Amino acid sequence: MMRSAPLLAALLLVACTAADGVDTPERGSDRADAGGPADGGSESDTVATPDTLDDTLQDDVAVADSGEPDTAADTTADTTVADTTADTAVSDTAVSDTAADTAADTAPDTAPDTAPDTAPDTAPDTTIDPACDRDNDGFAALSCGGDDCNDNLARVRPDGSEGCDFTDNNCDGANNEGLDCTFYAHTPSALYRIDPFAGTSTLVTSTPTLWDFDTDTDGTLWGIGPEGLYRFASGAWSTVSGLSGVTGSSPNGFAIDSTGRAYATGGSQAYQVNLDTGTVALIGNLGGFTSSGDCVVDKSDTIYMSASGFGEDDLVRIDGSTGAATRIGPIGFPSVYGLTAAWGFLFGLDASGNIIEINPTTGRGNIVQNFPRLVWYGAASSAGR
Ligand SMILES: [Ca+2]
Ligand SMILES: [Ca+2]
Ligand SMILES: [Ca+2]
Ligand SMILES: [Ca+2]
Repeated sequence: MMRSAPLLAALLLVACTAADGVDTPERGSDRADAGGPADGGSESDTVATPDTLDDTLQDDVAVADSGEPDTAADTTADTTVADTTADTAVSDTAVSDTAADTAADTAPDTAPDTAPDTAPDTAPDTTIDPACDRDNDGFAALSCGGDDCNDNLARVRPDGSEGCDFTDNNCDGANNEGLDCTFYAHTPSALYRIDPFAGTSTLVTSTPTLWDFDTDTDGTLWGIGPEGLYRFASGAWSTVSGLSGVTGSSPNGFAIDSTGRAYATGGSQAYQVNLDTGTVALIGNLGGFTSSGDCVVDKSDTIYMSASGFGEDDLVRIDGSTGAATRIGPIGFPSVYGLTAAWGFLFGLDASGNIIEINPTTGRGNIVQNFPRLVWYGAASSAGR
C-alpha cells in the first residue's frame, strides 16, 4: 500500500531539520542570510550581503539596502533609497530625506541637498555645510535657515560685538544699539552732535565765531576763531587765550593729533598751535595747495586736508614737519569745510549740509547723509577716531 502524500511531506521535513545542524533553511523575506541563525524574515543580517528586500524590524549593521527603504535607522548610508527615519551615524550622499530628522546629524553632508526637506529638523546639525557658511564664522546664512545676517563677513554674526558703522554687527535687527556714535560739527552759529550712520543731528548750543574746532585726546573740544582759542567744557564755551602769530590768511582748518599737538591750515600755509598759550607758529608752505576749510588727523596721526581748487575739492596729505601737501585725489564735492576721523571712517561735511564718506586712499567721496537746512563750517573727530 502506498503512503499518503501528507505523511511523505512530514517525513521529508524531519529529515531536512535533522541534517541542518547549525543553520536552518530560510523562508520569508530574509533570503540573503548566508550564515546567520534561522529566522522568519524579521532579524538583521550579520554578514556583508545586501538584502534584496527590506528588514521589517531591525536594520542592517554593515550593508546598505539596495531595494526598499528601512523602517528603522541604518548605521550606514543608503545610496539609492531615501530613509523613512534618520540615519544615526552617517549622512546621505545623494538622496534627500523624505521625513524630518529626529536627531542632529553627527557628520556633515558632503554635498548640498538636491531637494528641500519636507519637514523641519527637530535638532540642529552639529556642523554646517561649507556652502551655508561661506565666511566660516560658524553661523549658517539666512538663506540656509541660519541666523548669520551677512555670510560674507565673518565679523558680522549673531555673537558679534556691535560697533559704530553702517552694519548691524550682531544680527539683532538694530544697528549701533546702546552706543553713542556721534561727533561734533558746527554751523556759523550753532554746535551739533551728528550721528553719521543714523543720519540724525542734535542741537547742543550756540558757538562763538569759530574758524574750526577739534577734540583733544581726552575728548575735550577746542576751537579757534578771530577772537582767540576756545574750550568747550560742562556745556559751555570759555576763552582760553587770544591767538597770536597768525600771518597771511586766517586759519580755517584745525586738528589735534594723538600726542596733543595742534595744527591749523589757512590759505597756503600750515601752522602749529600751542593750546596753552594760543601762540600760532608757521610750519611751512602747503606747496601750491589752498586750505578749503579743514584739516584732520586720523588714528595713526596722518594729517589730511581738503584743498580748494577749480570746482570740487581735493583730498591732500600734509607732512607735519614741513607743511608740504601731497594730492591724493578729488573728493568730488566743493566746499568741504569740515573733516572728521570717526570710528575708522573719514567724513567730510560741506556747505550744502552733506555728510560725505571719503576714501582716504583715493580721496573719492560718497554722500551718506544730508541735512538740507544746515551749512557745515567745521567738524571734530570722535574721541577714539
Ligand atoms: Ca557664516
Ligand atoms: Ca557672518
Ligand atoms: Ca545690532
Ligand atoms: Ca554697527
